[in-house]
Parts: sequence; structure tokens; C-alpha cells
Amino acid sequence: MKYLEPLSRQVRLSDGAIPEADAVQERRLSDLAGLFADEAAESELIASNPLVYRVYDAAALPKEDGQLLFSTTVIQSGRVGDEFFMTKGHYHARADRAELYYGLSGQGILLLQTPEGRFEALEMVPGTAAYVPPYWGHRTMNTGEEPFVFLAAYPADAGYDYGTIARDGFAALVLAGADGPRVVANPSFVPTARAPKG
Ligand code: PAN
Ligand code: ZN
Repeated sequence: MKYLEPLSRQVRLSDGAIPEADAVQERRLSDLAGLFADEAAESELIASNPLVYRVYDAAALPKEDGQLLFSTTVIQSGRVGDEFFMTKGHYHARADRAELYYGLSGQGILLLQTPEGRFEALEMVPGTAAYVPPYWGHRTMNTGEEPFVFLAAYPADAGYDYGTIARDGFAALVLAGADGPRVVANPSFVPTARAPKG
């Protein structure tokens, strides 16, 4: 039996960074082109191409059944039109894989949807543990003035399906309103009638 070595990583609580991260992914607005509802606001802001979020992948582990990956996501505060800065959003390529998010700092919303277009919005603040069930697409947005940071832990073979959301959009939008964030149905969303794959 070949055992993997136990490991730990420090998550810097002041900014969500993992200094010993195996990889850091940066997503600028140009990486999210076409995902925001207000196209004019998006193309205006793309000229300065702000950083929207970073993902710190904690450790290089085998992407196999039985392994867990973990990472932090740090979403900057900002908006494109009335829509809050957000992640690209994805289903898992192995759609039956679940995930756990844990809020570390700032505030945000975890938006989830089924392929048929049912959606749920979970508020996330420091200390919120939020469960992403199998088959639900998921995207997070920063609804506050500070960076929004959460830890994610997920099966290492979950993978990413970004294409479905890039093509069909998300069932709901989260918009800034006078009384705080509003979750509204997205009129441009195309429900994906597809058989879940596992
Ligand atoms: C998270 C996300 C991370 C960035 O680790 O990958 O928050 O969001 P996008 O992958 O949608 O750009 C996760 O859900 N992993 O499965
Ligand atoms: Zn995921």
C-alpha cells in the first residue's frame, strides 16, 4: 500500500490567500466576457480589465475518485452595471459530485440552479457552511464592500463544465438595489433539458 502524506495549508485570514498554494488562478473581466447581463457596462469596464477573483488551489493531489481538493476563492468588491462581481459558474463535469463552501470573510451569495432552471440563493457570511448538492450548477458573487472569501472542498474527480453556463446563462441574476441585493429571474436564461450524467 502506497500512502499519501497528510498535509496542511495555512489560509491567511486577512486576505484569503494560501501562501503555499499549488496554483493561483486569476480571473479578470475579459475572462468573464459575455456573462454579465448589462453588455454596455461590461464592454465599458473591460477597457480597464479589473481583477474579478482569484482561486488558490491548496495542494497538488491526484484528481481521482476518493481524493478531496480544497481551495479558497477571493472575489473583489465591484459591479458591472447593477450586477455584482461574480465567478464564471459551473456544473461539475462529473455532475453527481457535491461540494462544501465555508465563508471566511466578507459577504456574498451562493447561487445554485438545476439544469431545468430551478434556482436557490444562499447568503454567505463568515462562518456559513453551504452545501452544493450533486447536479446543481453554482456561482458566487460578492455583495459587500470588502473582498468576499470562502473555502471550497470537493471531490478531486468532480471537474468543471463551464460550457453549459457560458451557453445558456444562469437562471437568476443578483442585482444591487436600494434595499440591498435582489435575486431576480434572468429573462435571457435558456433551461437545459439534459439528462444528468454521473
Ligand atoms: C470552486 C470554484 C471557484 C471559482 O472552487 O471553482 O469558486 O469559480 P469558477 O470555477 O466558477 O470560476 C468550485 O466550485 N470548485 O468546484
Ligand atoms: Zn464546484
